[in-house]
Amino acid sequence: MTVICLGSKKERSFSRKMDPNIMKSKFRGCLLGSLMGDCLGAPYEGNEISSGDKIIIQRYFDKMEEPEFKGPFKKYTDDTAMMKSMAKFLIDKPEPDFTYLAKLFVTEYFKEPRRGYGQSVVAVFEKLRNSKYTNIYQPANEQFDGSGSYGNGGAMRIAPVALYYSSDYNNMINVARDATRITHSNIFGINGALLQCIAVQQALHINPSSKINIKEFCSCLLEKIKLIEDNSDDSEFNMPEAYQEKLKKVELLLEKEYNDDLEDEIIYTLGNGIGAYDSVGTAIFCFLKAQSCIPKIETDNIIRRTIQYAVTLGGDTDTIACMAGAIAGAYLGEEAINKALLSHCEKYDEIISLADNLYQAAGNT
Ligand code: F2R
Ligand code: MG
Ligand code: MG
Repeated sequence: MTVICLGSKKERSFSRKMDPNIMKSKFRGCLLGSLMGDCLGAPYEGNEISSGDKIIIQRYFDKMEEPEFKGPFKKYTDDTAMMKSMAKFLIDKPEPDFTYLAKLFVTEYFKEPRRGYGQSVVAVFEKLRNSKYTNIYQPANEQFDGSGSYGNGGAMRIAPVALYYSSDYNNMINVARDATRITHSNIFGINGALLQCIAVQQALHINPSSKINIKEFCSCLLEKIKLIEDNSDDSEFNMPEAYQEKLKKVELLLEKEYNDDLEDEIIYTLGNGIGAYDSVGTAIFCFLKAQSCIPKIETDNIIRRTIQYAVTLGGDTDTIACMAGAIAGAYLGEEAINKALLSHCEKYDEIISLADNLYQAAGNT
């Protein structure tokens, strides 16, 4: 596969000369953004959000920003549990060992099964364990009468792959695909994970001090996902350009002026569900939309705005906020993370160490 779009000349030259401290900060920002989206979005997962709820969500974020506010940790869910396994797999094994990754997923699940895992993916973990990992892709292939899961479980955990292979596009795609296939064999689940991975990788290479070029970000994503979809076998679903069409809708919605019905249109058009097709485009949209002010989201912090906005769209809030937070953190880095909000997220210090270990494992000093 050939990479044909690497951003503007200016961005390419920034990326080549990037100060290692900025890159390290971006690794931390990405994994912390992912954790924050998961922890802060989880209490609203599955909810439909009314305009009254949006006010409550604004207060919920404001309150947690108050330095004197004390409360129990917001617990992370399966999104972070699986993201941690992805990072560990990359740190521990310089040559990707997907059986090792499957074992990490399974061990983590049986250690803490009450992290809100997808209902069906649990059957994959059980089969993997019972079969002693003889064929790590077979259990996922058997899901849903052979059509495989189209859930967003592959996408929600993919960020570490984008960081580790940030300057090795072809390996990034191959490893992201093979890591996703352990639980998700449906083309929507796989290509959704690839789209999320590419979005994080693109964000990583943008100068955090410069304003993001939204048109260029979208056209680069579109070019890359087109190549992937052109080479995908989706004969069963006959939607060969599904994610390309989704990205075009993202671009159109970003151009629309705010009105009271816009959010319904966003949810209807992009989705806010548990399927990758109904959530990955939405996360990318939230990230891009939050680059400027959003009515009724009162904060100057772009990462908070991204996550809070994703939560107000309702539905799969932990996962959409986690994916959007990962992209935003990869762009802006740790400095842009609101420390007061972060301090309420379970095990945030462990995620910082994980990001640093991943940074080193990726050959950085
Ligand atoms: N499971 C949840 N949320 C449920 C509520 C949790 C609650 N808050 C609690 O604490 O208990 N969230 C997590 O699941 C999503 C990721 O799911 P994943 O890993 O993709 O799992 P799975 O089981 O493979 O797919 C999810 C569901 O999608 C539907 N589905 C998938 N493929 C299908 C197919 N081919 N045909 C029909 N349906 C299909 C099924 O309903 C699956 O159960 C994240 O939101 C994460 O946060
Ligand atoms: Mg979850
Ligand atoms: Mg979820």
